[in-house]
Amino acid sequence: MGIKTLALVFFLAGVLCSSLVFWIIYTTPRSQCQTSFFFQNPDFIDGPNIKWCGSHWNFSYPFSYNVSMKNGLATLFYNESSKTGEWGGVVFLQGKLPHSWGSCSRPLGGLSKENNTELDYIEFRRCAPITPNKYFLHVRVKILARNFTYLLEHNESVSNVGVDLMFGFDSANYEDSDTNHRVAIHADIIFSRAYWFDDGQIHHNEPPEYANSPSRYDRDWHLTLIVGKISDLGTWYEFNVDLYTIFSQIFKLTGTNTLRYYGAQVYADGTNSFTEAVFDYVDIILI
Ligand SMILES: [Ca+2]
Repeated sequence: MGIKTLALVFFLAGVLCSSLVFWIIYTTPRSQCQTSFFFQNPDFIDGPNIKWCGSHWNFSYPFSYNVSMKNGLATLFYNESSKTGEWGGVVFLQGKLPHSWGSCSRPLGGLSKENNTELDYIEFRRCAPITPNKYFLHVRVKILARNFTYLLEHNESVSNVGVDLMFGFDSANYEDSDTNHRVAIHADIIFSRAYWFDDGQIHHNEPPEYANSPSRYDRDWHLTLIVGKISDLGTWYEFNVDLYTIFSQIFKLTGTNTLRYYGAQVYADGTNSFTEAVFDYVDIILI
């Protein structure tokens, strides 16, 4: 074999190899390499205050609440009865709140439920979307009690039960303690939103409903993503929420390009109302 033939063989082999590498890189679905977030103690077996920390927030008085975790159940109760139209809520937190407001445990990140580790955050990019019908928020919840405490004229009394997924975005500094700065996205995935007007009749929002609902308490994004409806008290409801839809809505409503998942709050909140909700699990399914 002459030098020229040998050179040609090497040249063709080189072309073939680079084409193969190019083909592999550009035909492999990017979502296969997407790190997913998972929850620690999704069944609420250990606790409270080990992997999920119970707390409350309120901008009104009087306000009472109770959080408990036992026998694999997380129970959240609040009573907001200030007659001022201000809000309050009760939460189980896992991960980090924005504005350096505190943290509890850390999120898990990895390629599967069996292969993951504790991370500060898990990143998602608009240009590499996750696959539909693959990655789900899996929740079982019941509402034991809820009603209005006071009917404000020309105003709603409201009761929400949901899971708030918290994200940093783009170049914003999630730790920034200045609430005049927009540094976070709260994606409130709501399994039930009930409200009352002057006549005291209960109404329920019908899913799906996706909106940006600015808060009067900070400048961060607050998205209302209503995915369910719970009309019967004392009955278990199970939800499988496709996170592909959730991420699509977050990117669409906020116009951001990069999301960093920092943590979640399992919560009940409202104004001029009380609610008692029990969560059996808040889990992730990755198919
Ligand atoms: Ca459980």
